Amino acid sequence: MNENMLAGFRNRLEEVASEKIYETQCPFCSMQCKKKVIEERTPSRYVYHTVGMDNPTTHGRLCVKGENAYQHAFHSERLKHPLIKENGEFKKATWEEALTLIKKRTEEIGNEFGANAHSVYGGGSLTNEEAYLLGKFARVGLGTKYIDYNGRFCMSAAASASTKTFGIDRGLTNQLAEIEEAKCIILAGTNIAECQPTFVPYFEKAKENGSFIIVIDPRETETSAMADLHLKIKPGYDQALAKRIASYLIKEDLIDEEFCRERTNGLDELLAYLQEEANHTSYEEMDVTEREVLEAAHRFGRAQTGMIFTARGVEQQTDGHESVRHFLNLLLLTGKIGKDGCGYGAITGQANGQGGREHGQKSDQLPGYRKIDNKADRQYIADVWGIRESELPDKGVSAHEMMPLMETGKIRSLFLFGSNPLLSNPHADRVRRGFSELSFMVVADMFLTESAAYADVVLPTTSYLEDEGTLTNVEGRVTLREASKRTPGKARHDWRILADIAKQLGKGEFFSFSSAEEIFNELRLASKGGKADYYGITYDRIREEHGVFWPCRAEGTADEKQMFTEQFATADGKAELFYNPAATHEKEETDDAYPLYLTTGRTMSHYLTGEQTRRSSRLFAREIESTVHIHPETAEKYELKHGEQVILTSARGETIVRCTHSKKIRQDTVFVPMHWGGKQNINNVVDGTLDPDCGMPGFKRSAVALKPITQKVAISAN
Ligand SMILES: Nc1nc2c(c(=O)[nH]1)N[C@H]1C(S)=C(S)[C@@H](COP(=O)(O)OP(=O)(O)OC[C@H]3O[C@@H](n4cnc5c(=O)[nH]c(N)nc54)[C@H](O)[C@@H]3O)O[C@H]1N2
Ligand SMILES: Nc1nc2c(c(=O)[nH]1)N[C@H]1C(S)=C(S)[C@@H](COP(=O)(O)OP(=O)(O)OC[C@H]3O[C@@H](n4cnc5c(=O)[nH]c(N)nc54)[C@H](O)[C@@H]3O)O[C@H]1N2
Ligand code: SF4
Ligand SMILES: [Mo]
Repeated sequence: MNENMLAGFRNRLEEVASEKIYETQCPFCSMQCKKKVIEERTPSRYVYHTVGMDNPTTHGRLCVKGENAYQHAFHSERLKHPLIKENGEFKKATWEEALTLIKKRTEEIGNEFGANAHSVYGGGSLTNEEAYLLGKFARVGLGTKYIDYNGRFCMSAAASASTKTFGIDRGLTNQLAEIEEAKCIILAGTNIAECQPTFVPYFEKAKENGSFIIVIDPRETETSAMADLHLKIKPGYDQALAKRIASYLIKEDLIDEEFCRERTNGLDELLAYLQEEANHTSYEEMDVTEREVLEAAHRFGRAQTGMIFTARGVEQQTDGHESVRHFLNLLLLTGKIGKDGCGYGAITGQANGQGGREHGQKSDQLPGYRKIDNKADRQYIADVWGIRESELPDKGVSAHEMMPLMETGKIRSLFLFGSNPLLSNPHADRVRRGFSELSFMVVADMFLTESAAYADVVLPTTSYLEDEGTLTNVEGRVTLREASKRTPGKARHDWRILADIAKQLGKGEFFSFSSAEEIFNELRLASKGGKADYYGITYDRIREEHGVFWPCRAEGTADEKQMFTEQFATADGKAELFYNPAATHEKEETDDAYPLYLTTGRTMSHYLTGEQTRRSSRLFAREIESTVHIHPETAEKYELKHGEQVILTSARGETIVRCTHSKKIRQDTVFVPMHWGGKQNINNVVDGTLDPDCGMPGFKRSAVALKPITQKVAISAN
């Protein structure tokens, strides 16, 4: 062996000796793909590889975001110590200093204005344990009724619709494996190919088995490329379309009346309602043809098995709740639920969008989907928490409704964990005004975000490589993310931060946990007997069974993979068909000043407000700024050149984006992604009207105008 060979051999030995493997789950979407991040230490630097790991949901698949998610976790901008703002500038602080300040200001505000002057805002990236603890922190630690979370903007319409129709809200009523048995599939307002890419093979398999796929979307997408029928609907007309399909099912005798009579309530009322032509929107208005609607009804009605999936295209509307309910009518009318290859899926968005909406981050909710205004539910949780029922606060308001309360001084402090509201709320200016008026704001994040810039104290939290806990995936399967990496600098887990603050406030006894598993065991008890019952789920069981579906009521019982085989979760066991005599939910309409519809959403390479993916050099390189997708003929009309910057305005404000001509979008509609901040924040222009049934904003339809800009504007990496 010569010198060189020896050196090479030694180097390799060194490399192998210093390899570290972190087994984890992707921090981004609800697929929760399992993966290993392999860290190799070479003599000169660290090298990382990501490898997908087998699991029952995604079978080792990863998308480009999952492959590169380690980059933000190792990014130099990760917060490694607390920050305190002094004279408008953040200064490095110790935990003791930060916690002492939090105690002082929280007590001052509480003493002067009462406990309800505090507010808490959470997110669907938090683990179940942390989401649970955040709810407990608001109610027991601070004693405030004001807590809500970013899931309001995500799952609230589908969640409230499922709860009303089926009596329970688990995103998918079946496990994904059943999709291949569905002979007709409706994908309404979902772009799975870009948003849950590792989900796609299930539909490909269904297609191989002869399934007919119907996509409803105003744009041609990678998802609509799978479709046998694409209804390129005008934004906001899903409810009208679903009603039209329902009335064809009835006219063509394609309904399963026996199923409806046995297992649902409200058939006669719905039939009478749909018969009235006055309740229908014209085909011209929806901009789909009668032939297309008829074909959709025939295909779905005649298929032996079928499933419907909705996502934000249908749900993020000011009538999102009602629109979803009309799609659920289609399933019930045709009896396509509670049996193999039949069912509904509200495609959950965030990593823990499902679990995050079950255990008490919502203003009207206690753990296990218990209701905060139900006396028995309150008593049960008060007993688990060791407080008096009367000490539990009442119901607060939804996420965006907190903003005006901040502006008017009703809410004076905010604890923000795991969200970036300045970019993700509609009508961003309202958020700016609200945050500016706060007397005290604490943010826990991995990065100094645009929202965190308003904070008085910023606390460094841990990432998915460091923080252990359970997350409930798109299927309703509770998974365990076992994190093994050491925390960077002085960062602490969210659950520990909450416990530390509670201790300062004299509430330490209620938060004396030493591990995520201990919190989970309390969550199990708190959820016991509730709709989202996790009592039968333990860390060991999740390890052994590779995830456990809820509801799971006892350790010995099987979990529920397919729901509603015998009955629904309503009081009388029947599902509720829905009709709305007066559809009055206002949607923003175009006019001379704002002649185009704006719809917003996602692109493949970035995730939500981009705080994480913009810090991944590989993902950032794929898309370095925001763009508006516009039909070339529309662009010509407004003199908007491909590749140039344009100004997009609405009654709320303006934003600057680069113009991309695309024939894939309707001529009356433009599309802009939500991943960018600063001057490119699309929520500067989006309307803030909320769905009165669930608090969901109409992210998918605003009225806007576009014009070229004569002077080039520097867009920062935001
Ligand atoms: N790459 C990527 N993946 C993600 C995310 C991400 O940020 N980036 N976020 C995750 C999260 S939190 C979520 S909630 C999900 C969201 O997942 P999706 O809901 O699938 O994503 P969106 O792009 O918001 O919207 C879906 C589609 O709705 C269409 N649409 C717009 N208006 C209408 C309408 O009026 N009617 C109908 N029928 N369709 C309409 C859009 O053209 C778009 O193709 O994705 C998750 N996955
Ligand atoms: N116009 C428009 N707006 C939208 C949408 C749309 O389609 N159009 N979609 C809406 C939807 S569906 C969603 S889900 C929201 C999402 O909106 P946000 O909640 O604002 O989105 P994120 O970018 O996920 O923000 C999460 C923040 O939490 C941090 N974070 C990540 N993990 C953790 C953790 O474990 N602990 C803590 N403390 N922090 C963490 C990240 O660094 C990031 O700064 O946006 C909504 N806004
Ligand atoms: S973003 Fe979603 S689909 Fe992609 S790897 Fe992560 S969890 Fe899987
Ligand atoms: Mo979402």
